[in-house]
Amino acid sequence: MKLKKMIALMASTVICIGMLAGCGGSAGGNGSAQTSNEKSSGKKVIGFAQVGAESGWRTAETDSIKSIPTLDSNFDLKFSDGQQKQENQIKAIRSFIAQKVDLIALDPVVETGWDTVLKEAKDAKIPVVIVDRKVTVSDDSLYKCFLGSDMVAEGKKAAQILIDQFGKDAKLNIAELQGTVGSTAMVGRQQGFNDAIKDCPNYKIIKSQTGDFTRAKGKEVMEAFLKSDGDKINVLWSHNDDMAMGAIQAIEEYGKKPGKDIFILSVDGIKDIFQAMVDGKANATVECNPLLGPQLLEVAKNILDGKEVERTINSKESQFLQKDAAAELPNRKY
Ligand code: GZL
Repeated sequence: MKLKKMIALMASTVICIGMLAGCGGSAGGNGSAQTSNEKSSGKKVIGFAQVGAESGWRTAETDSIKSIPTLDSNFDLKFSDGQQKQENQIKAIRSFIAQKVDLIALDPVVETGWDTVLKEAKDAKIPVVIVDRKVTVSDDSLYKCFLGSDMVAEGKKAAQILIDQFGKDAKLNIAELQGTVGSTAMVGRQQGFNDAIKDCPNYKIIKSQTGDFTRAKGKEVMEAFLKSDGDKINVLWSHNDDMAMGAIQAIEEYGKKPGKDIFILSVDGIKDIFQAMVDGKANATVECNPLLGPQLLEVAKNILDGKEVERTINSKESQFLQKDAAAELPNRKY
């Protein structure tokens, strides 16, 4: 009997030691083993503070940046979803600083309010790359570079599609679905569009309100637009495809034909808007490239190797009309 107990005791001791070793050898249990393992493995760690998950475009950007460790096994990625709140993104950056990541990537929900936390990153000697949307800061040395789209150009391209389609003298009553107020995408697209229609005296923006880049809010706001001016609106100018998709639903429920009674113009180039164009329910989209992972990896490598990087790296983008949609849809990656 004694011998049996002895063998059982020895076996359980061996199992315990094995389990501990599997957790990196630290009994701390506070995750420090994970971080020290990453550090001891010599991998470079990028902390990415993302805006949220509000649109198809956003999800595609997240997937692309999350693919960085697959593209290069010398890199790991820590990810934080800000749920469209600046305070969450600031908390995430502070957490990345505490974890001593090698580089921070920030996609800022709005342009202002970043000086303090980016100064903390600078003091901790952690380089910062701004992706997709821009920041307005008092000290340009607070980040190394900006990687993303020219949103003002996107707004100009959208207006030019109307001018090409209808001519400068057409009488257009435009309903505008704005993106998140204060975001570069909203500020830039609105500025670019408004500048470009200055020579079109009868292009009138008769309704304009934010739909916060989401389908649900885009539908809700378009319902209100139609209730007050449904008989006048003949163009929808939406700052992203997701709000346009919500608006298309609202227009159909109102009893009008989107893509025919109301010209549907938006930005991003997600698959759903291409399908809507194939179905005749949307008319044009200006591409905004979310697939920033490979470029961010390249920039991070150069920065961590002490190489100089360009201050602004713009994505290459196109635009598509309803007549292009069927041929382009199979090529869409997001
Ligand atoms: C644009 C990006 C915008 C997209 C929206 O670069 O910031 O935010 O156009 C997304 O779909 O919500």
